[in-house]
Amino acid sequence: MATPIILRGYKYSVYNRIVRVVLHEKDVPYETEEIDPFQTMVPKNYLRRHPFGRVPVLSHGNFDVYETAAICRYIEAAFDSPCLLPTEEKALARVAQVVSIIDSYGYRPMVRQVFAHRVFRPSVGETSDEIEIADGLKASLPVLGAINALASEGYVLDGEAITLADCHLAPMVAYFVQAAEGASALETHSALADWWRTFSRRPAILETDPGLPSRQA
Ligand SMILES: N[C@@H](CCC(=O)N[C@@H](CS)C(=O)NCC(=O)O)C(=O)O
Repeated sequence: MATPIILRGYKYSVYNRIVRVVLHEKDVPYETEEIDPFQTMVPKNYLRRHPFGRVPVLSHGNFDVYETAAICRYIEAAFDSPCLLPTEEKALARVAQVVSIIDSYGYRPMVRQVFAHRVFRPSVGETSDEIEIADGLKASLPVLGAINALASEGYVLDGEAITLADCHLAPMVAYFVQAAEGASALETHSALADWWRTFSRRPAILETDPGLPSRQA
């Protein structure tokens, strides 16, 4: 019997979805355990697996790994084809670069500011802050520009050879474009917009769409 895989995370987390996209692309079966890292008390037994209380954690039998980029590299190494990492050194560097750019400079403005304030918060009846949206949009533009330049160059994000870069970027873009401002900003970056038109149709994206929470009574 195969060693069970449990993805411990929060349904609406982009990081949780990145891992799900990789598992779907590699056709690896897994179970999920729902952990909401934004609740006041993250369960103590979860903090033993993730000392920083973020999501997700991947458990493969007794082996726990946290930090999404590390989780994805683990899945890539532990399971066979399709291979989601190029072997050619320049392409491999570009994959690592896209992942790092999106983690370091993209997540906060694109997801926590633009998407959260324009889309998620209203969907749960929470107030939004227009300044957060404007600041987030401004900070998102250089990120889109940098990734668009890498997509134009041709080593990654070509819509054909799927890599961990596609899987890491897609959940962020999927949230960002739900805000009208995000969708318009993406359209001004043609290589990235072309990539998203193709990649967003993949089963791994369609099957992992968390939707939005229904508004609390
Ligand atoms: N560096 C972490 C980031 C994970 C992360 O920030 N996850 C968010 C959800 S998308 C979280 O747990 N946030 C809880 C918080 O900020 O307290 C990773 O790569 O896994």
